[in-house]
Amino acid sequence: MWRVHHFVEIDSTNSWLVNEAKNAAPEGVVAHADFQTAGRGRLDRQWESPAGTSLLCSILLRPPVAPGQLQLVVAAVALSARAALVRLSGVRPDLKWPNDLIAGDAKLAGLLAEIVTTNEGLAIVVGIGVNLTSVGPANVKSTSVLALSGVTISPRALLDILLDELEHRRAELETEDGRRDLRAEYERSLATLGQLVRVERRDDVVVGTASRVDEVGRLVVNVDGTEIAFEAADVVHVRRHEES
Ligand code: BT5
Repeated sequence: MWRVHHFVEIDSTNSWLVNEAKNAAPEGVVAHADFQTAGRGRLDRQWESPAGTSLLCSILLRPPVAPGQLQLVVAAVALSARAALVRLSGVRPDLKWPNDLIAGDAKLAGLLAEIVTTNEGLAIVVGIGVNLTSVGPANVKSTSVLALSGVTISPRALLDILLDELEHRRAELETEDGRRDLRAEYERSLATLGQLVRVERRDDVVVGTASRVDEVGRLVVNVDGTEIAFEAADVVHVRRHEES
């Protein structure tokens, strides 16, 4: 089901694949790069990684889900990456809402999902960057598979196992029962739930206990007895709140 295009260097695998999706590329097209000159994070942030030291890829999916279920599609890719890392290195990262793989407080991987409306229907491009032998910029608390386990995984080996893992999770997106199972796996893997968190939006900061993720992927936080649901698109940062 997958067709991988490899690039030695590209601006951003997400940008390339979004463009392909607009030009009617079918589900299963994958962009894989050794190096990105303009790797993107959420909210115009940058993703930085030296050549050949991380998995940098984007996957085009056309699942039968409503735009509100985007978070579940991101979860399918994040969970597949996590399962692939377990198989190849023994490292078992947690998921952090909305789009990270973490070990403790350190970021191991980030995901960026973009929705493209096309004549062929809704396309979703999910990009992921996973630090394998290098960490992120100095001002960020980040880690790598090598630092965590001493194991060196090649980017292509991780991509192949990730895509293998994604096959059954993609199938789960087809049915109500499958989506329920996927949601359950997502909730079990989310370190964010149960934590006291600080949710930073553009104009305010809210502190409360993350209690669940709702049907449309919003993080529900209990703030002094009131539940507030946060959209991933509105959230600048979610941080663990240190009680003092
Ligand atoms: C993300 O955004 O975490 C999504 C990153 C997605 C990157 C992949 S690589 C393949 C595909 N093509 C692309 O162009 N993008 C995707 P966000 O949550 O906004 O986090 C971005 C922040 O993470 C930055 O502002 C830095 O603080 C930090 N960061 C940058 N590079 C990092 C790295 N290698 N490791 C850990 N943190 C990093």
